[in-house]
Amino acid sequence: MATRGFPEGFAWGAATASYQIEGSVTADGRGASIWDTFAHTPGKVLNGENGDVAVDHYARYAEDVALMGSLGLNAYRFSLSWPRIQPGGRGVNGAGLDFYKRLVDELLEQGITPYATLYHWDLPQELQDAGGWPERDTAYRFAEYAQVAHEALSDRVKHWMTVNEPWCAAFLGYGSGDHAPGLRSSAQAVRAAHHLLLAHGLAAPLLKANDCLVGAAPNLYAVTPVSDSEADLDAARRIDGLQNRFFLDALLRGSYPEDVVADLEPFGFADVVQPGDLDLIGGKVDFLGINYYSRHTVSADPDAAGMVATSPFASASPWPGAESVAFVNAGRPVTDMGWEVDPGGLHEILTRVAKEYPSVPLYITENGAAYVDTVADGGVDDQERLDYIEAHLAACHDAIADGVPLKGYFAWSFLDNFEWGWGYGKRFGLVYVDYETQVRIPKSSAHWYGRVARHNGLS
Ligand code: NCW
Repeated sequence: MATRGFPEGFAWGAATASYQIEGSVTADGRGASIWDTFAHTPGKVLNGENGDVAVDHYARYAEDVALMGSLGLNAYRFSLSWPRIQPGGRGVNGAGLDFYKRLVDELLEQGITPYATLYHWDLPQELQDAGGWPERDTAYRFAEYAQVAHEALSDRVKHWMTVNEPWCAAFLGYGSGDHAPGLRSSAQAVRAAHHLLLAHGLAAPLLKANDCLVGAAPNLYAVTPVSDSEADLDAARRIDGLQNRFFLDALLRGSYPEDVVADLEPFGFADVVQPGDLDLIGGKVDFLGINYYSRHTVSADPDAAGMVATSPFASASPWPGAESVAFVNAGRPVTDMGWEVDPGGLHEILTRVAKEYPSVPLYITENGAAYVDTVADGGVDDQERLDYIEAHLAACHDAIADGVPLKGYFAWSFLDNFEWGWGYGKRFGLVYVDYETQVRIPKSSAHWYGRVARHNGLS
C-alpha cells in the first residue's frame, strides 16, 4: 500500500501518568496523594499492589527519555505529581519541581516536545481530607498549583493540559468508588465533575502566559444503542450525555447539555453550578486532547449481557441517572481490559467533534491497548497491540483526509505501568518492563511505532 503520510509537524508521542510510573513516593519531600492512600487500603487494588516503586521512572527518567529518542518519538505526554510540587496541597516544593525540570531538559535535548498534564488523578491527600473535588475550594487550590508549575516550567513546556479524563476522576473516584478516593455517592460525583471543569476554567488563563497553549484531555467513547427502540435510544442519549457531551459542551461551548442537567437534577447538580462558572470554563482551550479506547454499545435492559470493567471489584454505578443501563458486548474482539476494539469509533469521534465543535485543533492524547505479553528470546512480539495502534492510526489518517484538524497522536502508554485498580496485571506499554529487575524491553510495537514516527506516516 502507498504510504499514508501525516501532516508536516505531526506530533508522534507516547503518554504516561505520574503515579503510574514514578515510584519514589517519599523522595525529595513528596506528600501523599489519594492514590497512595487508596492503594494502601486493603481490597482496593488487585493483589494489594501500589505505586510505591512502580517502574522507578523517578530514578530512571534519563534512560527512559533516551529510549524514546532512540525509537524516534518526537513528543512525550507526562503528568506532574501535584503532591511532589505542593506537598499537602500548598506552597512550593523546589525539589519536586526540580525533577520535572530535569525531565524536560532531557526531553528537549533529545528533540522531544514535552506535553504536560497537571492532573492525572493524584490529588494531595490533605485536599481530600478537606473534602476533595466535591468541594469548590479544590478548584481554586488547583489554579494555585497550576500557577506554580507554569512559573517553573513554561519557559520550556509550551503545551499544557489541565485535567486528564475528568469523567474518571469524578465518577470512578466519587461515584462507583473504583478509583481513589473510593467514595460511592452520585451527589458527590456530580459536584466533583463540575469542580474539575471549574479547575480547568480557573487555571487555563494562567497557563496561557508565556506563549503557552492549553488543553484538556477528556475520555470520549463512540456510543450506540443496541437497537433503535425508544428505550435503547434514551439509554444511549444518557451515556453519551454523561461521557461525552457534558465535558465537550462545557469545555468548548461554555454550557451544559440541557438534557443532562435535567437527568442530574435529582443529584442536586443545579445547586453546584454558580453564576459565571460556565463562562470561566467555556472556550478556554487552544486544543482539545481526546483519549479514545472503545465504543459503548448500550441497552436499556439491565439484564442484557454486561461489560462494565472499571475495576476488578464489585462496584456501584458510575452513571448517575443511568444506573440501570447495560453495556453490551457487540461481538468485536476485546483487549485484555475487556474493551472492544473499534477503530471506526475513533473516526466517528474525531469527525463528530470537528463538526460539532469546529475550529479547535485536536490531539489523540491517549489510545492503546492492554494485552498479555510474553518475553521470548529477549524480545516481546506484541502483534495484537501493533495491529490495534495501526488500525487506529489509519482511522486518524482517514479523519485528517476528511478535514479533521488532528495535530498529533500519543500512544498509551510508553511503558508498562501501574494500571490503577488492576495493579500491574494489565500491560499497556510500547515498552515492556520486567517488574523484578526494572529492565526495559521495547516491544515489536515500539520499534514499529518509532518507524511510523520517523517516516511521518503508515506504509
Ligand atoms: S483506566 C483508564 N485508562 C487507562 C489508564 O492507564 C490511564 O491512566 C487512563 O488515562 C488507560 O487510559 C485511561 N480509563 C478508565 C476507563 C474506564 C472504563 C469505564 C468503562 C465503563 C463501561
